[in-house]
Parts: sequence; C-alpha cells; structure tokens
Amino acid sequence: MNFNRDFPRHVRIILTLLPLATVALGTGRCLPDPVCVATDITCNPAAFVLYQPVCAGEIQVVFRSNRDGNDEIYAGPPGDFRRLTDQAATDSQPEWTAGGAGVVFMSQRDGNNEIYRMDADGANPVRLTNLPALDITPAPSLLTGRILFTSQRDGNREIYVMDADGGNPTRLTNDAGDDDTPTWAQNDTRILFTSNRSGNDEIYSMNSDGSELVQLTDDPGSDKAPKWSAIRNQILFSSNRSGTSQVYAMNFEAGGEATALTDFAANQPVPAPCDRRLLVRSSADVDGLNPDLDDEILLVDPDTGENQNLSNDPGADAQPDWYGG
Ligand SMILES: [Ca+2]
Ligand SMILES: [Ca+2]
Ligand SMILES: [Ca+2]
Ligand SMILES: [Ca+2]
Repeated sequence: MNFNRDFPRHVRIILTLLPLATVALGTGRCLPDPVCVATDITCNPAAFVLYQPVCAGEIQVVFRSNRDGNDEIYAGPPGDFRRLTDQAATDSQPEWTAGGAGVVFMSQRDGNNEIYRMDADGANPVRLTNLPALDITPAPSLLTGRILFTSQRDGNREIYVMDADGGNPTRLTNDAGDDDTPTWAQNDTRILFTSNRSGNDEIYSMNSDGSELVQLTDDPGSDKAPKWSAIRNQILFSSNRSGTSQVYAMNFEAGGEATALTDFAANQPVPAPCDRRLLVRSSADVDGLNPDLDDEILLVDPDTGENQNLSNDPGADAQPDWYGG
C-alpha cells in the first residue's frame, strides 16, 4: 500500500517514535487492527500511526442551518459559507472527512433518516445506509474513514461502525437503553458515546470493538454529545448539571472532575484540531454578539475569554464541525 496514493492528499499520516506516541495516546497501547492494516504497518509498540491535522489556512466550518427555509448543510470559512445541499427534506449532522475531502451527514431526503456522504463542494451525494429504521449521527474516522453512527435497526438506539462506503455495518453496543452520538477518541483506540442506560444521559467510552465499557460521567444532569480533544487529551461534552446547558472538559477517568469551559448557555462542543479553542452552539447573547438570541455557532477561547460569532444569521445555525486554522 502506498501512502501517497491511498490517502487523500490533505491527510498526513505520520509515524512517530514511542516516546511521543506514548504521551499522545496516554496508554502506550498499539492501535487497533484496522489502522495497522490500512497503513500496511506491523502493529508493534515501537511504531504508532497518528492522524496529523491540517493546522494551516483558514478555519473551514461545516454546519446545519435553516437560513434558507429548511435544514441544509453549509460550509466554508466564516463569512464565506456556501450551501452544500438543496433538498426540501432535512439535511443535518455534518462532519468533515479527513482533511476536509468530503462531508458525511444525515438526511431525510429518501423518506427516513439515512446517512450520506458528499464531496466538500456538495457534489456526488451517496447514500451509505438504506433501512427503514433510523440511522443518524455519523462520525467518520480521520485515520481510516470508517464511520460510527447510531441506528435503531435492531429495535433501540445502538452504536454501529461501517466502512467509508457503507459496507460491513457492525453493532458495537447491545443495551436496552438509548446509545447515541458516537465519536472516535484517542486515535481510534476508544469510542465515546452518550447513553441513558443508567437512567439518565451519561458519557461512556469503549474500545473500538465495543469491549471495555467505562461510564465516565455520573451526574443527575443530562451529560451528552462527547468529543475528543487531541490537544487537551480530554473529553468535551454538554451538560445541564448546573441548571443550564454548558460545555465541560474532563479527563478519561470514571467519575473524574469536569471543568466548565463556558459561563453561558452552550452545547454541541467541537474542539479545535490544532489548539485549545472550541466551537459551540449558543443562543445566548455572549459579549453582545447575538442580540437576536437565535442559534449561532460561536468560536470560544476559554483561555482568553474571547468569543466570535461565526454564523451570524437570523436562522438557526447548529451542529458545527471544522478543520484547519
Ligand atoms: Ca434540506
Ligand atoms: Ca441501545
Ligand atoms: Ca448524567
Ligand atoms: Ca443564527
């Protein structure tokens, strides 16, 4: 397998030596088999394959907005967004594939919730699931392209993974509770997701094959929408534990302390690929940036307290993802 030929141009897969990789992974464990197979590298403790994000150029945001009358997907640098979908049905939950080569998203265009992929300019949409049951919240791996998603095909919400082309869907959870919003973490060695199996929404982690389940949060509030920050090696998530929905960061530690990153109502956090900032959805008038109190996408810097309104439109703007910057 040839690196230059078999990976998108913008994707830079690097090999690092053990000391750096041990720090980055925290555990020093070998990456799961799919990564080793995909890169034709013998998986051994002396070599790790890590995704190296693009940390140059303008921020490229992809998000959902109803600014043109119904839920569509938009993308681009702030101030220069273009619409990628144009369908009467709902199009939502977009996430970039590695290097911004494409967007994976959910759409109801064929009559029920299915998962699709399209090019970064909206061309060539392809349906990746095709079942009457609900298929939602896709999350593509930046290492392998494999897509985590939530499906109700087996009777209740469970976490599944499928190939980048929709092949080989495999169930990873099996619980009567609702299991939802999966995302890759720690270079694909772990998966984070939300579940109400204990009675209310909590954040869980598991290995990429569904083993070694760990309940990370334990709070009467609704804890949900986890994302992994590689820079922080922490989990960002939304919780209403303070009485209003805010964004928190916590370590990979069951029952670990969560630190609030926002002091205003916000949810749907997405960490920056290259620094400690994050995107959130907020309908608060933070710093006078959103006097209409509608849903906006804010760029938040918890270290400086500076915020920017990136969407800045009377429509409801939500579900951001980004790369670059
Ligand atoms: Ca639409
Ligand atoms: Ca379930
Ligand atoms: Ca909870
Ligand atoms: Ca708005």
